[in-house]
Amino acid sequence: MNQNILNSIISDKKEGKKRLALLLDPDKLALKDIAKKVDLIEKTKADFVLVGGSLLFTNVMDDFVSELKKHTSLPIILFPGSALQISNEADGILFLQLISGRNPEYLIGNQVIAAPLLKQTQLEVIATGYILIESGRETTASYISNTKPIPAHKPEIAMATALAGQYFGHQLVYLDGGSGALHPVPESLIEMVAKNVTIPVIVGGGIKNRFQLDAAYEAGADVVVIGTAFEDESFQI
Ligand code: 1GP
Repeated sequence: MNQNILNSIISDKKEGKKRLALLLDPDKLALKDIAKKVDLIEKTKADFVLVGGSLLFTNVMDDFVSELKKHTSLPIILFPGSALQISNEADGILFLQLISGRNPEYLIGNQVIAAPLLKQTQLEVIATGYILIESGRETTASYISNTKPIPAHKPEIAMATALAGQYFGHQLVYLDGGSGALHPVPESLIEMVAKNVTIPVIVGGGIKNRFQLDAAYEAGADVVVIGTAFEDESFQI
């Protein structure tokens, strides 16, 4: 299995280069509008496109990703809410383990269902410790996963969780306030995690403007993910 995506994130981290990923939800973007959206993606100077969602109502993953591929050469990475969101058309997948929660289905159950399906694909599988952080209101991710996010004012719990993930062999850690979060992940929390793990740190959820993006980078995020604010076109670089 190639490790191109992960290796590029790791080498950029070493050089202190920050990366931007835009998250597209196939429920919210019609196939016919993808080409137009890709223009914006290129203008935003994104490095990756993530595709997925905690709960999808449409079953168009293959068509969605192949349409994207027609218009962009950026790496397409799946960010799946379940094993139903696997598509061999993409380049890689964040193989998520929801380590902030205590729900066995999201710690190992869904992963067992997904593993043999992933073996039949060419996808770069990236082991990711996925950590939900409380962000001002309940998010779809915490409701659907039936897990409690880590309190935003408890950076030490997030740090211990991320470190446990790293010792388990996770290749990335993703701190997520959840889609449409009221407040982004606090800088103090990002900083404590980033200072204590050696793996790259992804941060997302509720980032609405350049100021919040830069604050996340400054605090130690290696990759920042923007979904909602890019989708509604309120975010401009
Ligand atoms: C959600 O981190 C992503 O899992 C992006 O969140 O939609 O709030 O940007 P937003």
